[in-house]
Amino acid sequence: MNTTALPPVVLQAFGISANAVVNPLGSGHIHQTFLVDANEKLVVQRINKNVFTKPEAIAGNNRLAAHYLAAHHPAYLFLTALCDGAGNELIYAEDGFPWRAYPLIENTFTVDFVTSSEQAHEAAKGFGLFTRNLHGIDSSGFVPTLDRFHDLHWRYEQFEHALAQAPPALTKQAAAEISRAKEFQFLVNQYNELVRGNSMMIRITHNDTKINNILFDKNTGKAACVIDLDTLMPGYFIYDLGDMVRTCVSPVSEEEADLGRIDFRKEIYEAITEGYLLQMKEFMSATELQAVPFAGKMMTYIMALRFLADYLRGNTYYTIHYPEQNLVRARNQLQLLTLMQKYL
Ligand code: GN1
Ligand code: MG
Repeated sequence: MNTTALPPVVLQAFGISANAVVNPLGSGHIHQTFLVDANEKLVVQRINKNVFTKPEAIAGNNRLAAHYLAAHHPAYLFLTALCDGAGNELIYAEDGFPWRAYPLIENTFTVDFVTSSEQAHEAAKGFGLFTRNLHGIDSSGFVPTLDRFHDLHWRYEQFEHALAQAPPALTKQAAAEISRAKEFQFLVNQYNELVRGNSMMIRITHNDTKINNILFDKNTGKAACVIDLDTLMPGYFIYDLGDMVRTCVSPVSEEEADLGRIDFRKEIYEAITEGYLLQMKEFMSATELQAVPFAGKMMTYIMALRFLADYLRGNTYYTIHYPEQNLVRARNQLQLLTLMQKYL
């Protein structure tokens, strides 16, 4: 790929020369991400404004976190977007889509599948340290970048709504998954009880803590930096711990269609909770500590509901590469949830 993949205003804003080499990067479902090899290496991203309708809120939240971390934890590596000459982080292309650029953090790698307990422990320590270092920040200035993003109660309502509106051919195709999803509705009640109690602290959480959102140091294998900060906003710790559990405990990803390959790896689960609690335990209430086993179930359920709702709505949200992909993802997550329910 060459620089024609990027709008001219973006090239100009970040001083990218016309002969730079551009390659697609990563496996995210939402944005388009490119690695640009120019004088220095940059990660350039087109923000999906149909999903993130408030890109300025993302930039604002990230600035608040960056200032707090620079003042309180100056040695902590926090990824910050580059600015153009006028101090703008977001560069709007002619079609109205905002773009941004980050410096590439060299000598790091990402992993899509956890292969050892050590790796899971490291990742959990990395995400735990992130929330730990943000402990004490005034969350009132943060704006939700996606409203009610991890509100399980609301997601269940959205699933019901999608179900009520779906064409009969789709509800027939997804009948087994719909009925399994309904069987887990008791988790919504557990969630409501937990958050209603006021003993769960509103923190600044990452909200997308899958394993490939952490950069590992190539030399040490240690967690070096947390990436994908679009959903940095007020939330509960269960969102972050839960998504780590969801994405790490199984040896296969949410894309796996063969249910027999999905597994609950107990040693990985223990490594995650241990790594996270190592950083966070001292800041957690008794209610929060009791909620630890609920975290993974809650987040796996939320993803099952979201994938299934998207399938029923005709795949308007997640990128798909084949028609049944969201149904396969939902089935996968329901299987993982069934295993979690047995172990946790
Ligand atoms: C989406 O695009 P990506 O991979 O960063 C989604 C997450 C899901 C994830 C599932 C904004 O994240 O909530 O956990 O897909 N992000 C948004 O793969 O909806
Ligand atoms: Mg993301």
